[in-house]
Amino acid sequence: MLSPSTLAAFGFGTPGTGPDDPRWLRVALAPLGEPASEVWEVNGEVVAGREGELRWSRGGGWLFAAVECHEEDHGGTEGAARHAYRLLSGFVAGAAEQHVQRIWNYLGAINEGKDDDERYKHFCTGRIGGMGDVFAQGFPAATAIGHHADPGLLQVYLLATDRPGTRVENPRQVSAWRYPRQYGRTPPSFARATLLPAGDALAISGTAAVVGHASAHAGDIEAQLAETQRNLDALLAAGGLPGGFGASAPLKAYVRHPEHADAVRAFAETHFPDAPLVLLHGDICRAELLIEIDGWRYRHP
Ligand code: 3EB
Repeated sequence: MLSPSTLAAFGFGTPGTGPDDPRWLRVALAPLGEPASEVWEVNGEVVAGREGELRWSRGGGWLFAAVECHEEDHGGTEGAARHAYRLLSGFVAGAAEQHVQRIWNYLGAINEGKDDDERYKHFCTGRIGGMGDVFAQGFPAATAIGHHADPGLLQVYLLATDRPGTRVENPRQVSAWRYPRQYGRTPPSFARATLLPAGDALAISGTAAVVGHASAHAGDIEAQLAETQRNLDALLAAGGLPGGFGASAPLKAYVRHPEHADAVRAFAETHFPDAPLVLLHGDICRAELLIEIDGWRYRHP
């Protein structure tokens, strides 16, 4: 049972089926370690519903919306992404909460296919095709990760607000939508972070060892972790938040190879021991990247 003030709740490898509630989403990523869950609480009464493949909840100026669909029903990766984003952008366009701050994308076999035919690149093309006017004001912060469940399953969920937030880019990185042609026909459409409307929290996109537009330290988990941390620190500075990731910075680490879980845990223990951290088995959208970290940084504990 979810509480009346819960906007959304997520299970990562949690046992059982979970509550039959539109606010509950079982995420198709396996935890590396204990089952984990995430709960979004808001000030205010939450109402929720379903419209076909889309479910939503809203309360206190916040909106959660999620779509799960299958590539087989939409002619492949690109069609499924376009479909999911059309449903979401169409729904948000008619909502009071029209400012999409944060979005998560989980698809199967993300690195399958060569060059322009890599599935992630087809996803990027479908995503921009379905984004519509809602996203014209600026892209949300995002995560796009490969899961190891049913390869045709696409999960997309978002957090939107009734007031605009502020997009934050990373001065160490080329903005994703300006990536050069070598990364695909359609550059990825996301911001590096968004500062929520009240200015009290930074929503941090999936952050990896990308410097400029290039992947750094191919094959080296330790060096990629250190580079990722430099990017995370740079984002905090760019967003005007105090430095460091402590108890008020819940993070998720997406780990390509489960055998790197210990190295990731050890790094976190050394560099941000107080940050609540969930490790998930997921593929990063560039095959040479081994680790990606996303999460939240609240201004005050
Ligand atoms: C990068 O920096 C790594 O396509 O939505 C990170 C976060 C990445 C979000 C997305 C991709 C996305 O380019 C990949």
